Amino acid sequence: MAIINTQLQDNIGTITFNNPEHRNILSSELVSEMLQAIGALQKGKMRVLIIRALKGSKVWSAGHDVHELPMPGRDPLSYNDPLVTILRSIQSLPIPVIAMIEGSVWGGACDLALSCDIQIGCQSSAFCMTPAKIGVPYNVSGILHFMNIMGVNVAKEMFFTAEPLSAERAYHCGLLNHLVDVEQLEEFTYTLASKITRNSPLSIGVIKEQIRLLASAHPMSPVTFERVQGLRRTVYDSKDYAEGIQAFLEKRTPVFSGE
Ligand code: YXS
Repeated sequence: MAIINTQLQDNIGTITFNNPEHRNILSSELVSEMLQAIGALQKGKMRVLIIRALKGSKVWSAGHDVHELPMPGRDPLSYNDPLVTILRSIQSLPIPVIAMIEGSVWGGACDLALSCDIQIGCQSSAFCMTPAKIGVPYNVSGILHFMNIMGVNVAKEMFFTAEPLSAERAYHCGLLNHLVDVEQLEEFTYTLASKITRNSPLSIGVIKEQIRLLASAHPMSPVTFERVQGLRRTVYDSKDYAEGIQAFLEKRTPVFSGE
């Protein structure tokens, strides 16, 4: 059974997560299916892409597949990691991508939702950033992404507490463009997408790329980059990182030693 469903109608593409049993985790299999679907939809004159879960979902996506996180010694969010790959693909897609969010959003799935250009949620759209809960050193582009969208203070709170941000708080902090009643979510999203399809795709594509380039234009000296990589390595080499993964797999609360 396909773990995503794909549809193209009136220049609006839709990718629907269809792995509710495993809470739509962003496994390498799901990411591979998404990348293939995006390529196919682009050939069909798609002007807007909507990414969503099945109607009635309690979880939009539970984030990175923890079973696929590497054991200590390897960067869990390197450039070629499947999650990082799909984030780049969405951010550089020359058309608007709308995250239609019903259900809770966890870890890397928050970055996926925020990598989309517009986020439309409902009462169940909570967002939880989980690196500190699992002992993962989040990556530089991901952290910059959160800082740009919600500001430093809220980003710090999300990363430090690893607690869910409610839909109302998410809307208030700029993680959601719109917060609508769940019964109106689908119609509201597709109406907005339809408006976009009537505008110039060339102008929209260039404006999206200009914003991406400006938002990521943060000069970092080689020494600073190497310092960041060194700091991140102390985390993914740590006992805490191993404990975070082991605790998740054993379905127990992790006990972090700070080593
Ligand atoms: O035990 P079975 O085989 O039935 O599978 C269970 C879960 O193990 C599985 N599952 C996952 N498997 C791998 N990776 C995941 N992230 C993941 N999440 C869930 O799905 C089956 C049903 O899960 P269950 O029974 O817990 O469902 P629930 O409805 O009671 O609870 C739904 C959630 C989402 C609240 C719960 O599954 C949960 O807290 N999942 C973990 C969310 C999370 O911590 N995600 C972050 C992953 S790490 C990541 O994204 C980045 C590396 S980072 O941390 O840096 O942001």
